[in-house]
Amino acid sequence: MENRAQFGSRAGFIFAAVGSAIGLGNIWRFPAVAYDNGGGAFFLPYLFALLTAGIPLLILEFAIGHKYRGSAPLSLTRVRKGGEWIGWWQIGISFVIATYYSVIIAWALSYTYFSFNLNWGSDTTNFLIADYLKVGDTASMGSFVPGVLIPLILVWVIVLGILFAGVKKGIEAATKIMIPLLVVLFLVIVIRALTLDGAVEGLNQFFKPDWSTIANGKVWVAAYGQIFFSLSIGFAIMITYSSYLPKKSDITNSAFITGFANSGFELLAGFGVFAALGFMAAQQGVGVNEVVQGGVLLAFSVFPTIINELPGFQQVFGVLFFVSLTLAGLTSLISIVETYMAGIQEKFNVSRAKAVTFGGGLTAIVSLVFATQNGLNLLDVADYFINQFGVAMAGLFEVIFIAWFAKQLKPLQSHADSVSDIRLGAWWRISLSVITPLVLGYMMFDNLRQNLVGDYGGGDYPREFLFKYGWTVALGAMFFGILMSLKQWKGHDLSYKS
Ligand code: LEU
Repeated sequence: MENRAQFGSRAGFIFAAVGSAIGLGNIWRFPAVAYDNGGGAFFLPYLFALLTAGIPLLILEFAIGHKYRGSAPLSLTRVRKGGEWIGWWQIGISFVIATYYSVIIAWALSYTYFSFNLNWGSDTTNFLIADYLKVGDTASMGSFVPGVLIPLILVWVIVLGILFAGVKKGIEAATKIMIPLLVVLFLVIVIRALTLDGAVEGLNQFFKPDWSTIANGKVWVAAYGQIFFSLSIGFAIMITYSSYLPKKSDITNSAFITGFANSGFELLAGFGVFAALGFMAAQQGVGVNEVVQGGVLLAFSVFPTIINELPGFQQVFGVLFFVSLTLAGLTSLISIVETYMAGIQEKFNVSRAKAVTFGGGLTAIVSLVFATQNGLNLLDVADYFINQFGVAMAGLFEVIFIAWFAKQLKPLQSHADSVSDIRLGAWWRISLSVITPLVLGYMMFDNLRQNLVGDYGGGDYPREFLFKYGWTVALGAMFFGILMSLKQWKGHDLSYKS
């Protein structure tokens, strides 16, 4: 029997899993994705993806980790020989995400500091691009930007410190404090936003359904992409976390709690963001559609503008918002990096301390490229490609491997049922073996075709740049997976023992 680290309780595990799921994706990605893809109408593909792919896959990953008790590559090897490379591929994806996700948290830390004096002034976009990030052109890296570099180092000290402390004393202890704190802070912001002038108009815009988009494949890709990224499924995280569950812990119920907590928070963020946008539009006397932005600009340009226009307590709400982003990001980053802390320890038979030093250290070093003047462009491209050709795609391979090749859905269902209150029915197996592979498979194929026909960014980025930092990065993760699986395990028992 291997001496495996464990969470202290099931509640500790749920905090960690929810902490992973709730992240930057919920606050800055979801509201804009929903709005861009049909507003109220987006909830149909979103709910479909959540119920037929998101929660079923979460249950599947919890069951795999809990049963096979290993990192993603070790667990998938134990499911059936030949699965290992998918686990390493997923870890490769996590590595890429960690390198830039950490940088966004660093920005949030800087902006927490800026909030005290509202340093961003009235032209918040110019402040972000020119003064803070000092964005250059794509031709060269330019130099390091100290304003990003310093908080980035701080982010890594915190995250690696927590990982160093271990599963129970580090991950569990930290998320148990950070997640409740995040929920409280965020609720304060949302309540304030909902009571601002113009809030109702913002919400109307958000929920107004545009059904004309519903038949468009892109909307469905967006829904699946959002669910996978937001629930942290398909890239090794949930398998790793559930491998630390105490033996007799409920799986299915935990997956429902995690899934609904994540979507609940996402919806809350949608309310908060659109109420605030409605307020901003009313202040400026323009339509909500003219102020809505996604991603980087939403959090770091539009929100500072909203904060400027608040009738009072601007600094307080600035700090609350950026601390929320920081907390949400940190608990997710911890889970991303833990995937390869587990993998490295097992594959090379080294201690956690060594894995954190070398694996974590390497990520921290690579993340520095995003602290250069070219950081914003690199981040945009890397994020797009790893999401389009990594996240959901690795999830698809995982499902096909388990359901079709290893034929392990029934045994995994019995495993989940043996420890859970809720019994899984045929819907679970049908979702995973038929619906998800068909819908997701078609979408991936069509998405690949569209990306080959037209370049991402519609000409904003030179082809060579997209090739180097987009395609190579996404395919590199897959190649890394294959390469790692060729290496022998050092002193680990690859067989499954119940
Ligand atoms: N689920 C996280 C989020 O929504 C991201 C993931 C990469 C850990 O931000």
